[in-house]
Amino acid sequence: MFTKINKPSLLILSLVLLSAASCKPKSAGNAVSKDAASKVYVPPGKYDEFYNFVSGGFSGQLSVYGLPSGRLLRVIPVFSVDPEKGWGYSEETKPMLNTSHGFVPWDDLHHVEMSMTDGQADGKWVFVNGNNTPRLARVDLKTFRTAEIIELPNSAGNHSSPFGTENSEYIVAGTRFSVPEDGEAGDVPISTYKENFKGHISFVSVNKETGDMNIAFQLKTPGVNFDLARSGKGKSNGWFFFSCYNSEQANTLLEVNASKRDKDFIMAVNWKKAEEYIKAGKGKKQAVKYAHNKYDEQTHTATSEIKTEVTVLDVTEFPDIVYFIPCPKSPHGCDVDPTGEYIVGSGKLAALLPVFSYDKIQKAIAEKNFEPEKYSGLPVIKYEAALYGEVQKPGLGPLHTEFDANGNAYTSFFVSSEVVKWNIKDLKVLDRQPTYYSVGHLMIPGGNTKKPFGKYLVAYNKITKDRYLPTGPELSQSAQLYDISGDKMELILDFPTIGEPHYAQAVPASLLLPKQLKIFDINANRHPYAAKGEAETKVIRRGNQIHVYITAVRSHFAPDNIEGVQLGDEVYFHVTNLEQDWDVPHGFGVKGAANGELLIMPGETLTLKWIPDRTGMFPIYCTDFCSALHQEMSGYVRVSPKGSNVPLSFSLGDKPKKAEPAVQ
Ligand SMILES: [Cu+2]
Repeated sequence: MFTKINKPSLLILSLVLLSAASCKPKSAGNAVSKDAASKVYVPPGKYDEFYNFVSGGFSGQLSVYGLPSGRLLRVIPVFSVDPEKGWGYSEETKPMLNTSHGFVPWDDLHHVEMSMTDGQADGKWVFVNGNNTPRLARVDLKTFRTAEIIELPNSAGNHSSPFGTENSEYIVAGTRFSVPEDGEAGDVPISTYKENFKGHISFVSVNKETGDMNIAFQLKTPGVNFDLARSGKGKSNGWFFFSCYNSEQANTLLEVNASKRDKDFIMAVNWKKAEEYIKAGKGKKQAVKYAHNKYDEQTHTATSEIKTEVTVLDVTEFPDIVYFIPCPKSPHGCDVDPTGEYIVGSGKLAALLPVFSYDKIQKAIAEKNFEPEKYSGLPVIKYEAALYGEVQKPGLGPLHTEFDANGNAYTSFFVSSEVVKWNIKDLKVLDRQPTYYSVGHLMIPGGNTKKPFGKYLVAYNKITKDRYLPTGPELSQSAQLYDISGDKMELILDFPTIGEPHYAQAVPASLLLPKQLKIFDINANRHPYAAKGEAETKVIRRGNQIHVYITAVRSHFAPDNIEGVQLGDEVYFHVTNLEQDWDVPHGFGVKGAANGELLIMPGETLTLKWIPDRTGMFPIYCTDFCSALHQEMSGYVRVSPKGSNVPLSFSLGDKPKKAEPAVQ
């Protein structure tokens, strides 16, 4: 059923892929019309219309931009330590970066998924994936902070992730690298790929009220590489569609060996059926190890728990869960239109764009209109039986498709560096506009939902030669904003992004503005080391640990002088920010500290651990400009030799205080 493509054509394609990056489209210089500036200009004092949440790729972070201005509003630390916010440096946030491999201070963040109610963004949370050490994170849109991170067992390269169902019942994560199952079973020859390597798809449930995540179950599938996915919506709610490449199940020289077949697959999963089997107890428990980390807003502290079991359903044992649909040449994006009827498969080596029909897929299943040959024991629907139609000659290297509210689709083309608009019903190409250059993902606000907002399209580009002032060998990553409100797309802005932007989502500012938390209520602070007023500040010795209960308020710390610390001591500064005023954080830094700073929000308590490495005088100071007297917000810690007779004491002004007796 599969035909091989000949070597010369593969070579030509490789050349096109290589050369495209270095070619500058002829019209690159003056593609912007004269009134473009007024369309993106947001006057001082005015808000942007949309929040745009953009994946930060290998930075491991999520960034937030305003649209249409392209202004960077915030970088939200998720998987990587962030010295600006002290993320991963404070004792309270370190557990967030714990995994079954220990503390992992980095990941590769690719995709962004907003929580949904009835197929529309509800503005509660945004989910992001850690591609490298498979993890899924939930960011709270009330605080713009990472609230939870869950590691995914039996997975490697969490690329096909995170994609949510219509009401965020599940956030789904498919493994990019098929691997043998976790544990000792993974010690097998690589050459036994076809026998031992399996794909796993994690269904992570989300509590509607609290957002708490939990790995509900995993599906064990044939050993393909899952690339991307989308859930069905509307009529196709209850189904999931995954793009798969390497249906050849090759394990070496994938560039050639995973491109042999003329068609790979879209894997259609009836997840409601899978859920029924799980509820009926058909899943098998497997011993695994994965971390589940949560941040508690009351104690201002994260906890990390290592979990040891997951429930796995082997899809080859349940014939009505999974169906393969042939899709030409290494599908990348797999996108479902707002009605839920049309599924677009973007074969990145294909010269056409297949659009599949949900109704036809259901009909084919009912009539068993399958290929005579199964794939790894699972039915393969005949291509023509599932196909609605093909967009002919759309461009080269299709990657991703988003939708507007008027029945149009927009697809990014990496090789030909363009965005192409086409009509979903008649599959006619309506417009094409160049990108500068080599576009990857694209995003329309609400473009993956049942009700897209339309208006703008943002292209996220991989190579930006000549768009910005050069910055040495590496140039800024780039986003390009197009106005799509008319018949023709119009490029209206370039803006740089932190690297490397993959997918993004945007929601109207009005959805998030009323939810914003301005302060943490100091009375609700349940941190065990909080000092809720200067009267509660103290210094305690517990063996070689010194706990400093210290407060910050404009413009001093209490205490600001500490003596009696000795070499060999571990000093814990528990800093409580007493402010109850919006946008008045305080920072905390110590000379010579081997980690980072703290950045403490109003009403919050955070802890910096410091192990002095020499005797002498060590200034502490506020790192975040907080008032006209911010420079005065400082103090001293004196460190004496081990066994010194300097008593542990602390003071503010002329009020010296003796430390409480040592506690063992
Ligand atoms: Cu300050």
